[in-house]
Amino acid sequence: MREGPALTIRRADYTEPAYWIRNVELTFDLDPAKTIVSSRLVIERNLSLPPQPLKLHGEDITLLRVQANGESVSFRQEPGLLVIDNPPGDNFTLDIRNTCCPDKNTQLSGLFSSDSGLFTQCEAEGFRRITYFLDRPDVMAVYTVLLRADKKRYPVLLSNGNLLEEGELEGGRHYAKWHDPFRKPSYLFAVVAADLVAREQQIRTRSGRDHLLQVYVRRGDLDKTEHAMNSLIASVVWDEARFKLPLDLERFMIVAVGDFNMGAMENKGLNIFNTKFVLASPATATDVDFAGVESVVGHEYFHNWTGNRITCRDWFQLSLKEGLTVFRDQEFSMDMAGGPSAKAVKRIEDVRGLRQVQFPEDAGPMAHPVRPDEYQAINNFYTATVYEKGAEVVRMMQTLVGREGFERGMTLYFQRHDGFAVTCDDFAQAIADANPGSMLSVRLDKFKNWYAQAGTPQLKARGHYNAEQRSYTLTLAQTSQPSPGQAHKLPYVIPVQMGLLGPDGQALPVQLEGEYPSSATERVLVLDEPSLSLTFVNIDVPPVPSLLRGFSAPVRLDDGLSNDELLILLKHDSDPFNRWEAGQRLVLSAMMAATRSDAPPVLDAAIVEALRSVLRDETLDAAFKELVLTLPNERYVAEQFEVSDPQRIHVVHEAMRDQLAAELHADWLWAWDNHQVNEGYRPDAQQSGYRALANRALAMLVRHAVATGDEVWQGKAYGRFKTAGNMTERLGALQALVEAHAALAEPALARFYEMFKGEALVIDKWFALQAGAPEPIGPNAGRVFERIQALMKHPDFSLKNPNRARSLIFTLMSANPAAFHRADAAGYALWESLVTDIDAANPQLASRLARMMERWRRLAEPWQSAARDALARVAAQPNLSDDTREVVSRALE
Ligand code: 0A1
Ligand code: ZN
Repeated sequence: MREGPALTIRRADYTEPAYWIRNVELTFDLDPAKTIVSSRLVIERNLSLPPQPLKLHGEDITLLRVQANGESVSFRQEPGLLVIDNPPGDNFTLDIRNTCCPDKNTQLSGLFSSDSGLFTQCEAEGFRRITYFLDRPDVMAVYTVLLRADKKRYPVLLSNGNLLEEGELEGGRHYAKWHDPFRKPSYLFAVVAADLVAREQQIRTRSGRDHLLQVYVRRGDLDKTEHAMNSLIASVVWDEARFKLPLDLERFMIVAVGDFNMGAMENKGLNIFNTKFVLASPATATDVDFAGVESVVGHEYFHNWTGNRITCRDWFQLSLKEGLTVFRDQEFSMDMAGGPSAKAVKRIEDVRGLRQVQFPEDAGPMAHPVRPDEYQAINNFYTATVYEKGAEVVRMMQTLVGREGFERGMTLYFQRHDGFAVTCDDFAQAIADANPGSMLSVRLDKFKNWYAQAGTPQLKARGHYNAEQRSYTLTLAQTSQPSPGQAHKLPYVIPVQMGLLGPDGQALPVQLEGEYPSSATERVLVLDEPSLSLTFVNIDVPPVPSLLRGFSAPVRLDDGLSNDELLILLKHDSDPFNRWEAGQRLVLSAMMAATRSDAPPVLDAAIVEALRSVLRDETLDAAFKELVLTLPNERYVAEQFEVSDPQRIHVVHEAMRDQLAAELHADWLWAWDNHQVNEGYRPDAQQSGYRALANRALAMLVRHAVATGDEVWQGKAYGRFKTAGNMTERLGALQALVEAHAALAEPALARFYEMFKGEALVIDKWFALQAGAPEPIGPNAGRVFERIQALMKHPDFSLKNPNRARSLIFTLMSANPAAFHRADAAGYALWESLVTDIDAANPQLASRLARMMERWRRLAEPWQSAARDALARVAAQPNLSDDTREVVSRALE
């Protein structure tokens, strides 16, 4: 940990490095207690800058020796740095020897131990925890790596690139030598020394080149790697077909590790993954897990071009690779899902995620632009804004230039920048330059406000129908709220995909005044000023506008539509996203109204009927129905209020679920009966849609059964739980019992534990399920929280393993507001002690946990004061990491 107050790093302060490192030779004598690292660096002074000392980064490592050009050289150590004041000339080699301790590395950044071996994580600044280096992404070098380790304990020795040589050494040790021909920044370096086995596949790509694909896992896990391998092959094929980007490596490796802070890491040719995103078998993983594996395998693979071949000049440009790569993985998953309806389901899921996580972030104390201007701890900026909003910014570019135009832009981007470390400006410029005359190129400066400004803009839309003129005038206006450090906002370029519906749901023409008539019923309007009025002609009936189709821009839309108009959209919109959205808005406004009043919460009959027709509609896909019939979650509802009462929201949410369980009882029976999958398991869109809807139906049937004292459906759910042929159905049945607090939940939970006690990822689900269970309303309120406290003492629980910590603690604090926000503040006391404990071992994990409280100002009393006090107590601790300190101090500002 660094000493003294945290430094603020500013984008405006960027300067080129004073030295370049062109070539790196590393030798590792691997040992979990003490690894010796010998490094030979070929260094060149950057002649465009005045001569200055060479300052190499280093953190938590011990220096043994430094030599320049084979001779001793004078050096000094500053906190976090090794300084050589007088290097011998403009070109020289530096030999460094140092040690590091993988066993003591609880942060999981740098070289760390996990049960199957030794692994590295270098993004963003982990390489300096391995050896001294210019640990910044614009310093790119060619690496050769020699690994030496005990052969029995670490039979597999991997690094980036190609294996040059391997062999035996004395004393039971062996070695492997790797060479990566591609220049890369240090954050893409990786080493694995472990006891693993691999699933292998040879492939020949379109260009006729042969490649070896490997997925490395622990011995017992090989049967869970087929889906990851298939996803990898599909990713290779997709990137070649869609963007003409081929696999450039002879060998592409994926390695799974059980202790990992994030999802996965795109190290060149040697991706390291959290086991959660590699291992999947029908018996142990749900459909959602299968989809997660596909999307993360795709994401890391796509980074090979967007991130590795072209990387970031500095960490403020993180979205250059992350926003673009999330966009690419989302497009990939959509294409894999199949037809338009399955694509829409994926889009709805992505937007739901964006609005549940990124919108609150953008309205809170950690709000920052997609390209931030400053940070204290870079690890805090791996955010939904940089990733998911960044992806929306890329998607808007595609909307503005068209799909082909975007592909042309990508081609130009690679022509210009392949092999270099560049900026978000360079990317936007390439897409614009490949599309001269497009709205993106004409309005590029204004478009780039999406990169520069934090906060979610508000889009207000109002329409006026003129029966005499048969015209409809639509006025669009944008406004933006101040965010930390940005009091005044400039307008954005907002693409608004839209159509108009008649009262019977028919699609109306979208011909603007002065245009030739056309048969088009959908178009993209572009709002690039504070406001804009447009008049549509040849409109025979007062239309209902369907705006922001497919969520064409990451804004909050206020279109002033009445419930009747929303019901028309829910029934008839040709855009599935807006159909879903209309349903959600109807329910959300009912939930908000009920939250504000003391009256018993009920959904209007018209809404329930509309939901029933969606459920029964034979033309709609099961997955889509499931999304429409899922109420907005409690956290999302809370975010819509200036100040919210989490307990009242919970009461409303539960009451409305009860109401749907009761009033749609016959429909849930029908849905259950008609959505059984009676063929072999496939995690595809169709089957998983069926299972999702059947699980939702079962949950509603069990809920109703518990409410009415009927034992049949509880028994049926238990039966399904016992005999299910796959994890999606088994977990669905278990969840139905647990969430309804059915008596059979206890034996089912015990049985589930016994069945899966050796399977870490399944036991994570067991913890998460209990942590996410809704608190009972009434005398038993608080039971769920008490249970979570008891589970923290379970022998399988540990704060050291990030997946396990997330399963219990993060689920409580992020997904179970009513259990967490207790009037007695016990939830906050738990948060305080956990943030403190975890921070001492793993600051990245702790600061993510710390963020669970950043929306405290939005809480009503007594929660607000109690939350502030807990934050203040954490902020007062002297030894906090930079990561956690930045979060709590910004929250309190
Ligand atoms: N680049 C990875 C995410 C990642 C970031 C940081 C990590 O450790 C601090 C690990 C992974 C991705 O986008 O997948
Ligand atoms: Zn990424």
